Amino acid sequence: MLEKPREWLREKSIAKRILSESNLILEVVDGRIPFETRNSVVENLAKERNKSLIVVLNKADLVPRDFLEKEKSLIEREFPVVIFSAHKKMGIKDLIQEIKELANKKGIVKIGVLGYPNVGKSSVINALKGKKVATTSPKPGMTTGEKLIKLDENIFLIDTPGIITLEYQEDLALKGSWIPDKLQLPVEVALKLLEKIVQERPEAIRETYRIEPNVEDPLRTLEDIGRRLNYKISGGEVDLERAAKKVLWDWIKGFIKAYWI
Ligand SMILES: Nc1nc2c(ncn2[C@@H]2O[C@H](COP(=O)(O)OP(=O)(O)OP(=O)(O)O)[C@@H](O)[C@H]2O)c(=O)[nH]1
Ligand SMILES: [Mg+2]
Repeated sequence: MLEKPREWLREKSIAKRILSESNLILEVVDGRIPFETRNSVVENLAKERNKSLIVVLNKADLVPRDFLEKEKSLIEREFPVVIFSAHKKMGIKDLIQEIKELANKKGIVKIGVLGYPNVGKSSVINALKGKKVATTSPKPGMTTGEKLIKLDENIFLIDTPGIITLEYQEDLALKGSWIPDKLQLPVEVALKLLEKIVQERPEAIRETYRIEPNVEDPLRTLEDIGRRLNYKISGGEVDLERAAKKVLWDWIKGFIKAYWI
């Protein structure tokens, strides 16, 4: 089901407003799927308005270092990049240094923290601040309003709700940016995700569910996962919908160790 255009316009207007209020933008992306979670609306607006933007490759704890270095070198052609893990407190010094280099040092510096829902915007702010000042949750859409957080005497961060563009719920769910329980067709989305994971890193399926992924048929893989988890409906058949939601939640929560460019 397509996002309502009116909703999209509202999101775009949030991005525009934050951009005009800020001297610098932190675009937080999910380091597992950086190119899918880079937000073209945010990046294009920043370019149009000549605002400095730093790409924060968050969730670096979920991906190998060589993969991070590769994605960093690709994105660096356009924007400065910092490898970061809010969970492991990795990259904090580098990010503060980048901020200080790029921010207009005269007076107050306001930094807009933007990105898709659930990429870890609020967690990045908490890591920079060194304590929990912004609410976080595995549930996409946690942050609803904007919140100004003081980092030091001159630097302020603005936590924001996730910025989405005109996209299908299904595509947002693959990015971890849509609540699986709110999907109309969770099985279809889980099949798409499994297909991608099996193509990119099949061992992630073995590691998470202890089953052999079926390279030809994601439905067989989903059935085997459901069977392994003992998700049954009356008559003994596999409860595919429940299995699909479980897979999507496991993906959101970082339990499935897959990643791709
Ligand atoms: N593994 C891992 N998980 C992270 C990291 N940063 C955030 N998360 C998790 O990702 C989920 C979303 O984090 P939030 O900080 O709430 O993300 P957000 O972008 O503010 O989300 P919204 O407010 O919903 O747009 C939570 O379950 C976090 O624990 C990280 O560095 N590593
Ligand atoms: Mg948030």
